[in-house]
Amino acid sequence: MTDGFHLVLDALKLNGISTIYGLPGIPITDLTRMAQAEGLRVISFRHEQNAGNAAAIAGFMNGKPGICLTVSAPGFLNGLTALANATTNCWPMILISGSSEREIVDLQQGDYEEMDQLAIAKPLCKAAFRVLHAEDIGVGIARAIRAAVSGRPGGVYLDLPARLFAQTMDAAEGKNSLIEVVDPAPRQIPAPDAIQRAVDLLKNAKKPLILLGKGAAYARAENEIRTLVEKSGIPYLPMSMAKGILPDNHDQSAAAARSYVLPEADVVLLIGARLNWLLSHGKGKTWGGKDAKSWGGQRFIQMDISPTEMDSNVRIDAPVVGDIGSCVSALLAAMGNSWGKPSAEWLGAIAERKTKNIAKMAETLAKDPSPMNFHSALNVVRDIVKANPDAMLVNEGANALDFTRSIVDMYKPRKRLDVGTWGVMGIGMGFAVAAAVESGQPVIAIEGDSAFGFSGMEVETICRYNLPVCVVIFNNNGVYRGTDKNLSGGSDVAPTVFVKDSRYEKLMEAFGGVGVYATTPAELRKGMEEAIRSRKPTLINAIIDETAGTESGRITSLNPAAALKK
Ligand code: OXT
Ligand code: ADP
Ligand code: MG
Repeated sequence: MTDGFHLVLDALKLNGISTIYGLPGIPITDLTRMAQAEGLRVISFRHEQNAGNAAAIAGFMNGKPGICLTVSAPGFLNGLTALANATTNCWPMILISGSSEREIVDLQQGDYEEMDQLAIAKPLCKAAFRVLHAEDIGVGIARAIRAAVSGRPGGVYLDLPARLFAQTMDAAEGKNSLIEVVDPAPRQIPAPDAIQRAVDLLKNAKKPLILLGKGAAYARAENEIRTLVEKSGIPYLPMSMAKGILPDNHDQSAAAARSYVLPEADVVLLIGARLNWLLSHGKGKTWGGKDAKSWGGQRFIQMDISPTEMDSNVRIDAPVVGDIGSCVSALLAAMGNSWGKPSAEWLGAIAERKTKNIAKMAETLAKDPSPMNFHSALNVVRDIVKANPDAMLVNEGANALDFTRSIVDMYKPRKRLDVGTWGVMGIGMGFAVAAAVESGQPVIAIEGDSAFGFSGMEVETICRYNLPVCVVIFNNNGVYRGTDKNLSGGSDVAPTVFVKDSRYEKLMEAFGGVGVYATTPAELRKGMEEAIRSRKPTLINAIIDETAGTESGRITSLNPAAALKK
């Protein structure tokens, strides 16, 4: 005989899933124990949101659904933020939650941790399923896997009521009921006429630009993309998590001329990037429009697996629907050797801006103020990442995020993991744990002091599993900076201000890791080098000038008060 517990685990194993991120309790405690006994790795967290974030980013890194396992109602709800965030970012993950019995939930009779979890999860994920009978576990898990990774990836909820786990059935029949999913994320080949439209636009472009998004990183299409970029000679801009698809020091990167190329380009090829807020919805002043709502005149080609993404904000003249590898390959084949290089005038103007901005940046980075500012600290991080291009970089905060993105070059794809589409704080330690577990590489987590607080207790998890994670807290005593005043003049500090000179490094020491207090770039460098060399869990409390940050980092303009000031 077999039972529900083992059927769940066998179905996951059959589909190549080897790690579960979760937090035990009724009714899934025994499932976590049995999972370990059956050879799965179980990474147990201190809060489900962090386990969920770990599963989500494992999905992004591997192109396979990351699994998060939670208890009913409150545990489920704690995991839900990560599930919604995974869906928003198009990352495959499955939130598996134990739940209470249908009969009691549906009559609202007050079961232990009672909640209609399936109904609550549905609007926040791509698909939601419930399994009531042991013989359906194989189908349930197969459907969850397919829903998570096929087409546009996303989060899936799988509801497993407590009683399911103890159901038994004949072992051979149980084995037969499991499904090994064949080709879970089928390639989607773009239509030839769609490719032809793209070719026609590109051939007539005077100032073409390629925009790479994290969908391109997810699609593992770096070889095809490199060929496209180099063969076409077209300059490109990487979105934050697309950094490293091509090395950031590539000649054709226009990152250092971003605000010049967006309004100037005439044809823009979007590859796995949405025209959402991060790209000012494809219009307005960023794109050379005369005011906030007007079109800048660009013609867009968009490569995306989701047909309904097209025209979401502005007209897409050449929609190319398919998986990015297939789309880019088809475009390359259709262009053959007929690429004319972009005009020397276009490339020259970009090069001029780039050179100027890079020189300006080099000058700023070379300064050594006391106390450290974001630049002098990031100058160290930049060197360390350059010397360790395989290391994973996790990044959250506002100034700590924005300065890191523009200063720290990435050299390999899927190495930069950050706040993504929502700009969400709290991904830090969950991402860091999964980055270490999934890659085996050292992890550097550059954290704003506020950002770190959302998941800080997981330093115990990092120590417990002895993961090679070096957390660097950019400690400027608060959200954005540490100098805000209480406008009432009262004795409470301002809402954005924290305890001054907090000793975050002691949190790591409390669990046996290495704590470092760094007030100079030299101390920061020594701490980071030692962390990477030793692979010991390390937390560096990097003291940053509390006046150095700006409100909301680079997105100050999104604060409603900015409109009042205009
Ligand atoms: O072209 P110009 O001249 O413009 O220059 C650009 C580039 O050309 C240039 N550049 C370079 N120069 C030289 N060399 C190189 N290599 C180079 N590369 C680039 O640099 C500039 C900038 O380039 P960039 O970055 O590419 O361009 P830009 O214009 O910034 O791009 C626009 C965007 C929109 C794409 C970009 O800004 C972006 O990706 N932004 C993401 C922003 C984001 O997501 N922020 C996080 C949210 S902020 C806020 O919401 C926070 N909260 C609230 C909260 C949240 N989020 N979540 C939850 C659950 N609860 C609450 C909180 C609480 S942040 C926050 C905490 C903050 O405090 P912390 O202590 O954690 O952090 P600190 O601020 O450090 O104190
Ligand atoms: P960024 O924030 O980097 O701009 P987005 O998350 O906005 O990126 O966009 C990612 C896009 O990539 C989504 O529209 C998604 O549908 C698409 N996508 C994800 N995986 C693939 C794939 N394998 N092939 C094609 N498009 C993909
Ligand atoms: Mg801060």
